[in-house]
Amino acid sequence: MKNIWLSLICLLLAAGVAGAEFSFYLIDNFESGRADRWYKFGNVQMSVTQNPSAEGKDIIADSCGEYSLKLKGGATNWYVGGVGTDLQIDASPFTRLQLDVCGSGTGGKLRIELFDDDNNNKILEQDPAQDWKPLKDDKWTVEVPIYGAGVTRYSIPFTAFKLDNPGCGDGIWNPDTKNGSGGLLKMQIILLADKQKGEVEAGIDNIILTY
Ligand SMILES: [Ca+2]
Ligand SMILES: [Ca+2]
Ligand SMILES: [Ca+2]
Repeated sequence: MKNIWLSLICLLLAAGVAGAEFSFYLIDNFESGRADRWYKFGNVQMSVTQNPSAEGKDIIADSCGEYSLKLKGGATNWYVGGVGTDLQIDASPFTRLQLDVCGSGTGGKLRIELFDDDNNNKILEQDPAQDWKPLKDDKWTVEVPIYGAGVTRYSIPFTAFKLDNPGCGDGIWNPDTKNGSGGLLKMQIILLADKQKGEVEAGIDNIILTY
């Protein structure tokens, strides 16, 4: 009898797991303690750092877990540099990008860039002579401010992203994997200063695609 109950419970558990739908796609929460899926460029320093323990009842700070990604560097002409990660996923079920930004006293902005594959070859063809502009695929950008100390949760609808390279891809946000497309090919986060020269610093965490 005991075995029958056990089997029944296992069956119910399996059905529950199979029936569960994922409501988000986790790009990274850095809880591995590593940033090895991220590349960096420009004058940015990138490190995975231990979060300060959340004081009081800050739910967002609490949800950042133990680690986040710290980005810092000095700007030349407002620009510091950035980090990026290859994704190659079907992002069409989702409607927004969410991320937590841990502020600093430096001010500045983050420019977030998304690239969708339009010539269906799973490759981002870029021109190094034109600031790495994608030649066949769409590049979409949005900017968010870096506030002072504390965590800000940004939930950015894809409709808020602006096309950065008109005439190169098809100009439509279509990050699906139909016809061999690589879908959402990659994401980059760029640090920008609010003055021509100066230090910029921010923490990043809980980067997800969601509804
Ligand atoms: Ca984290
Ligand atoms: Ca392509
Ligand atoms: Ca497109």
